[in-house]
This record gives sequence, C-alpha cells and structure tokens, in this order.
Amino acid sequence: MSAKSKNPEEASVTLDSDSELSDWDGPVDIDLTDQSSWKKIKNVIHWTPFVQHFKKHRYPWVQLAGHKGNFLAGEDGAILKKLNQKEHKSLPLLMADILRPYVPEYRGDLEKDGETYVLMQDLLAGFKSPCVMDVKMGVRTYLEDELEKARQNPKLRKDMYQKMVDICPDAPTPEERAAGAITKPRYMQWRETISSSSSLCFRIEGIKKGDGSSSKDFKTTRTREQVKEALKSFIGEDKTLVGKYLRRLKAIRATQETSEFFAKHELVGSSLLFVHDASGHGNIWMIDFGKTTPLPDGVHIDHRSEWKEGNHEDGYLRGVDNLVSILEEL
Ligand code: I3P
Repeated sequence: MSAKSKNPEEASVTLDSDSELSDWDGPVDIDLTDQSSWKKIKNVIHWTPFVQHFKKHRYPWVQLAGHKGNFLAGEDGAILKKLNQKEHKSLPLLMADILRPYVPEYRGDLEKDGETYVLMQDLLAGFKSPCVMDVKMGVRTYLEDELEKARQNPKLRKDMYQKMVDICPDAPTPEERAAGAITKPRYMQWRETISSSSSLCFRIEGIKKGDGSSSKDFKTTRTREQVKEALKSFIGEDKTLVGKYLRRLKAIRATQETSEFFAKHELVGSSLLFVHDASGHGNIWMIDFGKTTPLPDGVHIDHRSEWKEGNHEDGYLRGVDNLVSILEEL
C-alpha cells in the first residue's frame, strides 16, 4: 500500500508492499505523529498530521452517480476513489485555488492491489442520516475530443442502445434499430435532451433521502417544473435550509467567477453535491473532475455562452444561475 503525492504540500505516504499495513481488511492506524509509524513510512508530507483508519464498508458512503466500484470506504472522514488522470491533475490545482473550500480535500494517493486511489475527504462525515443530491452541471456531459474520436472511429454500443429503448422505445432511428446499437456521443447527446441538461444546463442524477431510500430515476426530469418538484421533495419544508443552500450556491458562483482554475478549465460531467440532515446542517461541494480539462492556449470561456463545437463552452455557470433562480422560488 502506498500513498504518493506530486505536490510538496500534500500527503505522501508510501508503505512497503509487504508491510504489515498492506492488508487493510482490519482497522489500521497510520498515526503520522507517532515516530514508530513514521519509520515505516518512507516519505510523508501533509497539510496536517492525521490518523487514517482503513476498514472496508464501515463508513456509510453513498454513491449516487458515477461508475460502480470506483470507491472504497474509509473511516474518520476519508474515502478512496479510483484514480482518474484528469481528476488527478485537477485536484492539486484546486487545492491551491480559491475554490478549495468548495471541493473535497485531496489528501494524496494510495495503491491497493495494483490499483491507485486518491484519498479524499468524505463529505458525508459529520452528517447524521444525510440527505444527498448529486446535480450534474453543464449543458453537455462529453468532451469535444470524445465527439471527434467517435467520428473518426465510431464504436457502436449495444448497452447504450438498450438503455435508450428502455427509456424511450421510439428514440432510435430505423438505422439504429437495425444495428441494435448506437455510439456513445449519440447516447450522451440524447440523454442531455431528455433531461434538463440541454435546457437548464444541469440535471439531477440521484437523490438519497435521510431514511436511506435512494433514487436515480431522474433521467426524464426535464422541465423547470419537474426539477422544482424534485428539489422541493429533496429539501422538504425547511425554509432555513433553502436559505443555507442558496447562500452556499451564491458563494460558489462568486468564487467560480473569479477563480483562476475555473477560468482555465472546461468542466464537463462535474457535479454539485448537496448534503443536509435533520439537524438543519447543510452544505454543497463541487465534485467529480474526471472530465475537467485545461483549455487549449488562447481559448477563453465564460461558462455561460452557448456551446458550439470548438468553443469549449460548458454551460456550468448558466446551470448555477438556473439552480439559484429555481431555489429562490421555493
Ligand atoms: C452514463 C453516464 C456517464 C457515462 C457512462 C454512461 O449514462 O452518461 O456519465 O460515463 O458512459 O453510460 P447513464 O447515466 O444514462 O447511465 P462517463 O461520464 O465516464 O463517460 P460509459 O457507459 O461509457 O461509462
């Protein structure tokens, strides 16, 4: 097991693969303030010393969106997420940007069974029976180069055809029906139009309520009214909570508008995670940077202008504007 870091300010924990700490099925403390533990660790740098316990499935991490199997549960306020190159490049930059308070803390990398994970703050730690909502931001969920690649080398996907007909049997064209398959961009673009991504520049991906019930059944939640109803049902009757969410969202927006990171990146498939509990404790974070890409030299975007292939606009701030205005109506 090892945790590495490129940034001298970040955690960098490296343990020998045959170390007694390499099997973390049971609880294991890595106490960085303890000299004997320190000796087992070749290279440790972190913002603050921390005690990390690893034990599978103890912490109730909830995954509402994204790929299954991407997370391992940690304890004491940490989760492990499979390393994605784009996200891995963004996280240290975000930690050094004014957006840092709105992003889960990045604590370095870990290797387990040949797989590398990033160690991140568990945003649900500190909440009791949290209600969680994942809102995917932006007008599109695919990168411009994914479109280009699909044009050059179209790969037909039967699974995406199946997902399409399960939702809307009439959606495929006669050619697609004959092939029983569609390309990924075709599916993703169709998904934007049946949800609110195309019109409102955000869509609800999943909601988990405090009683543990969860739903990802929002693929056709498209109109402003449908979205408003879903938000109402997530937030409940608590007006103070609406105010809290609105203040946080406006702070995120104001920070994004002046952030260097935000100005220099295209954010695609990135989400805002809303979390609250019955005590009235509520917060929002920016998550998922697996398709966050530095803009090519000389390209500037305002995250609000209409997307035309080649201009790299992502519609993120247009989505935040719409979310703010819908929440203001609640
Ligand atoms: C999935 C969703 C994911 C996408 C995934 C899709 O569709 O669009 O964002 O992963 O592609 O299947 P749905 O939400 O309708 O189930 P990426 O964002 O990583 O591309 P995949 O099947 O190729 O993983």
